[in-house]
Amino acid sequence: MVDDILEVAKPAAQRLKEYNGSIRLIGQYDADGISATAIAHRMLERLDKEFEYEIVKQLYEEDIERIADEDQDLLVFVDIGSGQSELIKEHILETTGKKVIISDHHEPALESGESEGLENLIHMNPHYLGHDGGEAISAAGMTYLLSKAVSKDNTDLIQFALIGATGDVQKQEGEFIGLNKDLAEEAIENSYVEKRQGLDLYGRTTKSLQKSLMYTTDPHLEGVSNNESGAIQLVKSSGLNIRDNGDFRTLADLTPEEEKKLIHTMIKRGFPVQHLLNDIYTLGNGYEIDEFSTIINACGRLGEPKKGVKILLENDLNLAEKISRKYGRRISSALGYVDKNRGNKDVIYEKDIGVIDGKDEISDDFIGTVTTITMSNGHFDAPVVMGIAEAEKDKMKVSSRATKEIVEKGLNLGEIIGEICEEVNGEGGGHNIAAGAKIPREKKQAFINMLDSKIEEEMT
Ligand SMILES: [Mn+2]
Repeated sequence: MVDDILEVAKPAAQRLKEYNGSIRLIGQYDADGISATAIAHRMLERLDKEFEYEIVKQLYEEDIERIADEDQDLLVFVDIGSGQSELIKEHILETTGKKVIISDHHEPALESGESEGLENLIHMNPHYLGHDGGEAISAAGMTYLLSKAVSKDNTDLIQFALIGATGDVQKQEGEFIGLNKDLAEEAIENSYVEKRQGLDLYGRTTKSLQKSLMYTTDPHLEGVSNNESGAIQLVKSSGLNIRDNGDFRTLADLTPEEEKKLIHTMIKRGFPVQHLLNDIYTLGNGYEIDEFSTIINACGRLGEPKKGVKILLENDLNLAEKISRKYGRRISSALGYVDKNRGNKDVIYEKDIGVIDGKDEISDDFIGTVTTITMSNGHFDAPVVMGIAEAEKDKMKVSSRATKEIVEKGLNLGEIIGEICEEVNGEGGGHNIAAGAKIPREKKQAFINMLDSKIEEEMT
């Protein structure tokens, strides 16, 4: 139940309402952080507060020192701050008279008891209440509940809470769980989102039907995957029109009956359709939630996170499409680098794992996507692929993916990456099938070697 979060949101709501000075809002740059920022932004607007906001990729000690020197006396951190709460305590709470509200879901650095001793801090975090911040609720969800504690007028912001949770990959097999499930039910009940079963294909609302089908490679659809004319054939043989008024139709354009026809044809062809059926959440603006969340996330990756806030607050769909195209071009050019260097053993090589060295050509914001796509399009034979790219502050960003087959045999990539990080003085971890890390630049080769030999061990 979300009631315990609403309860701890009350003092934060009270503080916001009573405070008359200017406020600084600080959010994190991914889809969840941008969504949480948009919620807080609208909430403060509606309270008629004076505020400024910024969106950061990371919150380093020097950022906290800088924020401590800013004019505002009330700081609101969303989707960031829990992990840095020790530093916030040291540089802000113990040394300035500023008040701080943190609305986050990351593992808190401060034990709850330590937070209690700091009267200027209100720290909202699901971990303190026994909820798993990894999958039960996102920062957008936490901030939504804060906005709801401020005023019932803010209940329209619930869509953003679900966009944030989706961006943080909190849905499990297409379904919201934990506190997110309560939020999803509330959103459906109040008609802010619609939910139905359907084909969960990439590009449901933005790509032509044949493209959505041909891009489906997991599971492999014989004669359709990577085969546009085969995909068109499948649509036609289902008795569906490929165009409507001259424009290609998307999966979202089909009526439920038409979608059933398509599913039926796919079943007749022997395709494992059950793996493609999922709950589809459609937002009020017509976008499928995963797709929209990807666009909001893309704003951060492209270094334009405030555009994500604008898209959400103004429902600026033109801007959303513009960002989507720009992001697509950036991904294509990063994939072009992989293609161009096929055969350049200095950049792309394969031992027990496949390695993509992004050098200074793939940014750390794109290496994860490139690794995922390279893994799924069969570029490597290896059971694990890792990409590595330069990040800020003499760090390297590592992104790694494992095949389903090796995970089913018991491999846990997140654990392995976590172990290696301890040895190379890095930070990282993740899930059994996907994990990431930040490591010191000089440990690059050591990291690759260690991952390679650990995977070799697993394979034998
Ligand atoms: Mn988050």
